[in-house]
Amino acid sequence: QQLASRSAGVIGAPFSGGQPRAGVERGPDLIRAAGLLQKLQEQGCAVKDYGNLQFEAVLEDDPVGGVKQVRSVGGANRKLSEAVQEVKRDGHTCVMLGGDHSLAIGSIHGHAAAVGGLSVLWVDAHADINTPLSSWSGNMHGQPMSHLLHELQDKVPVLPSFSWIRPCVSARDVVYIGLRDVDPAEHYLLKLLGVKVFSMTEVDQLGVAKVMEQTCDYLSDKVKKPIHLSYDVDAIDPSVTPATGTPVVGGLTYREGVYIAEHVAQTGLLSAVDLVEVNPLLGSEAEVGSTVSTAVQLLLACFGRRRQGDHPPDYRLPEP
Ligand code: EXY
Ligand code: MN
Ligand code: MN
Ligand code: MN
Repeated sequence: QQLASRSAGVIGAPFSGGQPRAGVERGPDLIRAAGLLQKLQEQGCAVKDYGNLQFEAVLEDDPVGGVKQVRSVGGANRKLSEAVQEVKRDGHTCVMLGGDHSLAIGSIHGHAAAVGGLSVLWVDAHADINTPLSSWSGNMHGQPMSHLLHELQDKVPVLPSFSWIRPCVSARDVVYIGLRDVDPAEHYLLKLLGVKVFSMTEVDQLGVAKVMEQTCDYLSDKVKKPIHLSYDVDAIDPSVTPATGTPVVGGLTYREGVYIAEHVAQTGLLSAVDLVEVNPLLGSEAEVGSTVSTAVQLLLACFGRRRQGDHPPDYRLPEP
């Protein structure tokens, strides 16, 4: 895959309404301040910055059957979906900087609206597939997949500000990597739908190289669909990415996390990527720094950065 043929369209989504901890809305600015856009350009990737979305505050947003901030989440995702559609129509690989993981609703919806059928690679400690009715926490960042999957629509009530959403992903087109904190209802749904899952147990058993080989074989079995990579920074072990709202011990190493992104880049099918759940208000300066720089490295790997190094085709060695 030619690096230079890639271009990134970057959207910041400073939104935290899918979960209760303040700070995750600062993710996009921190990831930008760590130099993501410049570093992408330095590695030969064209970049268009679409800026940060501005989300209107919803004043009356009472819980709906225990689910919190439903209208805020619905409205923010509607706006995000439209922004992602613009980025895709402009011909870029879309980069959505979160914000919490409820934003995958709008990101994946917009991506599918623009390009049609997708494969979804969900890298996360969590399955984020609770329905509004099965969720024990009421947090929408634990639910995005249930709103997107065709197969679950008879299990998901229509929520206020959610009527615009059309399910757009089939369970057979989804692969999970990194799971280690799955609710009973989520486990039931994953089994019911026969979703392909590489939990941390399979990562331990097979190693990350086999996991990625099997992931790509599985996803490109029939037709090669554009890939939507939804990367939750809590997939990585909290020793590396502690500044996140729902850390879970026993995660992917930095190297495994980067390998996943490198491998996806090499398929040439990466069409959109979410990087979510970086919360700079959780943890020390060093912990935030480690989390943010890991997020940046994951995204650089998505756009072809190789650890072996690289050089432009026209590189000339200085002559004495
Ligand atoms: N399964 C739990 C819930 O539904 O509340 C935890 C979800 C955490 C979601 C994080 C972002 O990936
Ligand atoms: Mn445009
Ligand atoms: Mn998540
Ligand atoms: Mn997670």
